[in-house]
Amino acid sequence: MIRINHSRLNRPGITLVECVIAAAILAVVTVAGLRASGAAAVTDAKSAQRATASQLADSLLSEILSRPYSEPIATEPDDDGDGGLIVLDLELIPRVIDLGDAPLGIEAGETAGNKTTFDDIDDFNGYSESPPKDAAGDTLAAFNGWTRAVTVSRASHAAPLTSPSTDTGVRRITITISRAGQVVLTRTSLVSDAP
Ligand SMILES: [Ca+2]
Ligand SMILES: [Ca+2]
Repeated sequence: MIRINHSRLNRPGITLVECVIAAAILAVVTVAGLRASGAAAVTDAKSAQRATASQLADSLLSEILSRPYSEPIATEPDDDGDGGLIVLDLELIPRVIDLGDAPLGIEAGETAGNKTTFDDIDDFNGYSESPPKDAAGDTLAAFNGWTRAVTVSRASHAAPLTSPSTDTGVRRITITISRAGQVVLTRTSLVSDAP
C-alpha cells in the first residue's frame, strides 16, 4: 500500500506571483539606493568644487587688497643724501589722481595680464588668469581648468551695487571663479579708501 506524506505536499511555498513582487521590490530599493548614493556623490563633488573656488577667490582678493586704493603718488629720490624718497610737491600731482577719478585699470609702465606690475586695486579691472597664478605670477598647475576673473568698479556706501561716474572713496571688487567654462562662484567685496 502506497502511503502519501501529506505533510510534505501541504508545506507552504512561494508562488510565482510572490517571486515577481519580491523581485520588483528589490529592484526599486536597489535603484533608489543607487540614486541616493549617486546624488550624495554629486553633492560632495559640488561642495569640494565650491570650497576650492572659495579658496581661489580668497587668495586673489588678498592679493588685490595688498595694493593701495589709488595709484601711488610719484616719488623722486631725496636730495639730502640719505637715499630715501620724498613725495613730489602735491601741486605737481594731477588732481585727477588725488580724487581717484582716473580711468580704472592699469597705468603707464604696467602690463595687462601681468599682475606683478599692478600697484593699485583698480589695476585688476578686467584681469583674468587661467589657470590661476600665485602672487609671484607663477602658474598653479594644480588648478588647471580653473579661471579667475576680476572687475573693479566705482561704488558708494549708500548704493554699493551702483557704479557712480566719479569716485566716492569706495571700490567694488567682483571675482568670478569658473571651471571648464562654468561659473562656480562669484564674490563681490567693497573696499574703502578710508583708513
Ligand atoms: Ca597702477
Ligand atoms: Ca590703476
